[in-house]
Amino acid sequence: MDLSVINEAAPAEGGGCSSGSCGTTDDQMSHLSEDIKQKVFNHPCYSEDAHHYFARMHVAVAPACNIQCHYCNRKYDCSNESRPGVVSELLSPEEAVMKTKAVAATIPQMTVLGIAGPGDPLANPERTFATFRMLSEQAPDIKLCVSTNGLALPEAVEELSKHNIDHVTITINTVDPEIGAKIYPWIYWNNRRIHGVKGAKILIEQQQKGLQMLTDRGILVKVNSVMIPGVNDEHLKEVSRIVKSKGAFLHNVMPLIAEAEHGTFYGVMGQRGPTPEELQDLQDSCAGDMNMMRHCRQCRADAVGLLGEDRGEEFTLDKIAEMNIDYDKAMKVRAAVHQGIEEELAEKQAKKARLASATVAKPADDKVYRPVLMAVATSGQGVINQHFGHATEFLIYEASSKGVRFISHRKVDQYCIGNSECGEKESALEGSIRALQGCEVVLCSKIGFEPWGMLEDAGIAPNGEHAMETIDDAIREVYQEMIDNGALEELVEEEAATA
Ligand code: CLF
Ligand code: SF4
Repeated sequence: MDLSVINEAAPAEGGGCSSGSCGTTDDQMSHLSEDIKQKVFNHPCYSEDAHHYFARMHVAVAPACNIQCHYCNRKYDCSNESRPGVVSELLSPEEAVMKTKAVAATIPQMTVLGIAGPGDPLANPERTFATFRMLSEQAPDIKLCVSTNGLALPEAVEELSKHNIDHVTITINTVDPEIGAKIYPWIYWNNRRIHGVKGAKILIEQQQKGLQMLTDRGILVKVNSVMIPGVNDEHLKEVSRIVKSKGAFLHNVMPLIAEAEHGTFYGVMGQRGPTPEELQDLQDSCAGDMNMMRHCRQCRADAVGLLGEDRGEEFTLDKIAEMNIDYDKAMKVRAAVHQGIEEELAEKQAKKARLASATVAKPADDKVYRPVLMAVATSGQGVINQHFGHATEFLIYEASSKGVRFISHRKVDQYCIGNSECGEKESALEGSIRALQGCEVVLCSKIGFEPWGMLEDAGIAPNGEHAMETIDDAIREVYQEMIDNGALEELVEEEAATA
């Protein structure tokens, strides 16, 4: 079987993402209208491909919130898009604009400015809209993005359209008030606190109304849902179906993170989060109806950089004050960098199209082999370019006879930093290897002798032969080698039908 053909040519399943993957891939992009392509091609959250190249930043300008979620402790950032237990430094709108311009001038790949907390951006309309207003005037090449719990959304839609905000995330955990009452103890509505089912019902109605109003105006909506086992896990399939029917572009099912030390209701009550397998199963079952995002990193409300990296420390207010920013000059550099990335992405897409048409002339045989999980160490640009010991996370891909699809990312502790000798912090290395459980191959640019041996002992094949190669191509090649070497069993007919 020639996988270089069949993997690239795999058709979309169930009308969802062509790779069964996350965000919008190159293949999906080709079917979108020009208008939508322009909106997503450089948004790292709305396009899985873009997240290897383009960066986002958040400014923490919105402290207040109008609801209470059982997974949130108000001492910290809004957990609807942030990891719980993280605190961001609050900025004034003016400081936020200054910071955004400093980041834009330093990281030309930064294309999107999001407001995602620390509370709910639309519960702080003056601060949120003042920031957007100044930025659309002073940095018009930056896309504006906002994330909300949805309670104040319908009343804000008009204002959002005025500021050219093309991307809105609504966190929708349920469409059933009974389930809602188990997630939201209260909402603050018309100057009153409303508890239980009654409050949840209002929140759900506002979310659904706001979603419809946004999609009617052509604004792209991503829906975030927090997966809470035993509370809304099964129900989220219904949520996915409904939000898609109302025109949501993307569904991001995120795992509940509940730790007692965060002081949240769920944390203290011992509510567990989903296992990676449970999360993947739910994402897969929603994927028939919806484009699923799987590359979310649950960023901080002041995150800066590529998804998965945090360069916030480089842009504290005192450091920004010392910078000499010529934004007009920076705009030119940004335009050139964006042009280069666009060309690279277009080339990638053209290559896929060429391989797809090759399938017609050269049909693959009908053998189907079992899928394999592979972990990749990368610091961006869609290539294998990171030392195993420097990786703080690995991207997990599944290679199968259907193609290469992104599954998730797994965070690990760094065990090899600076000049410290590899293997020095052995328990952290063991932790990394544990995090790669289920993977059969790890692809990285380099790897030390000791981790090499430990990975092999754990049944994971280290591979440093594809340094600086495109991730998809390298995975495809390694999978093909596994087939050629007889390392993979051929699936029998019934298994192949469901693989
Ligand atoms: Fe920020 Fe959110 Fe806009 Fe992205 S994040 S406001 S849509 S620019 Fe992205 Fe971060 Fe996940 Fe959010 S990875 S937490 S989905
Ligand atoms: Fe916390 Fe965000 Fe929920 Fe408000 S909407 S309670 S800030 S998680």
